[in-house]
Amino acid sequence: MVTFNLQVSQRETGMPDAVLYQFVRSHYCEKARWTLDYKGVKFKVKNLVPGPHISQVRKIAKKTYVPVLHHNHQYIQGSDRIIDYLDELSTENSLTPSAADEAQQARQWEKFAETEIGVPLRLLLYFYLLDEKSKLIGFLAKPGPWYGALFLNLAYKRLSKIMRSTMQINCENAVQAKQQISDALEKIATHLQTHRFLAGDQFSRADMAVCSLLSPMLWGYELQAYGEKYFPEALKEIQQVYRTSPTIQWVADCYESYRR
Ligand SMILES: N[C@@H](CCC(=O)N[C@@H](CS)C(=O)NCC(=O)O)C(=O)O
Repeated sequence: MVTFNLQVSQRETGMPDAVLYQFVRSHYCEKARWTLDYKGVKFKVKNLVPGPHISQVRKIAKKTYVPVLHHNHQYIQGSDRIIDYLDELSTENSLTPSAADEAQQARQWEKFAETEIGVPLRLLLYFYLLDEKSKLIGFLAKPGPWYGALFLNLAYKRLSKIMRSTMQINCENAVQAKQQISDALEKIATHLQTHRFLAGDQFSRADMAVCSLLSPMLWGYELQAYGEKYFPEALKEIQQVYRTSPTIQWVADCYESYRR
């Protein structure tokens, strides 16, 4: 079992220290953490709480989402841009294939991972989790700043309304999200029948994007996820539906082999 340390990386390198602004259980932030570990960048995390994060992130970046990396006096927002930035900084353990056509394929898979896995999986998770107030609060705020649970307790009604509306969470979209994820897993499995990796013949940003955005499927199984007590019962049901897919087995293999 790979130990899934949500908090801190232990990697040491000659590169200057970095800080990753994150939501602790966001799969996009897992993509950024994996990138930093893979590139050998030592970093600290700053865990943010949804809601108060808006004013904090606006001070350092254009949009309000995380992950945001602070490195060398710069702020880089978004997991894809963090990969671009670190690959430009150092060609060691490059995640972007050097051949132009493979780099393009990798970026296409990365985009596919975001729209066909990252977004629907998040929608599905919150579709269930928003109804479980105490688990939701732990899931979003622990570990995190002292005021996280306090804030979320007070803001629960308003925040869940905002989350439902911004992510368009409703029954119809939850059904559609399940289908989208199934289709994506099938498409990837078909590709993997004849290829070891998604783009080119090496592990790349394409594989890392798909694997990290599917990482919640491994929580409590191959990945010893921190804070399982905050996971909704429904997560287990979602996992049961998809875990038999060969794509998930491949994700587990990639974690075993490439999650440095
Ligand atoms: N394309 C971005 C997506 C990141 C994203 O959607 N982050 C979510 C958390 S899963 C977020 O920060 N949402 C809050 C907001 O947008 O204010 C990436 O790859 O990093």
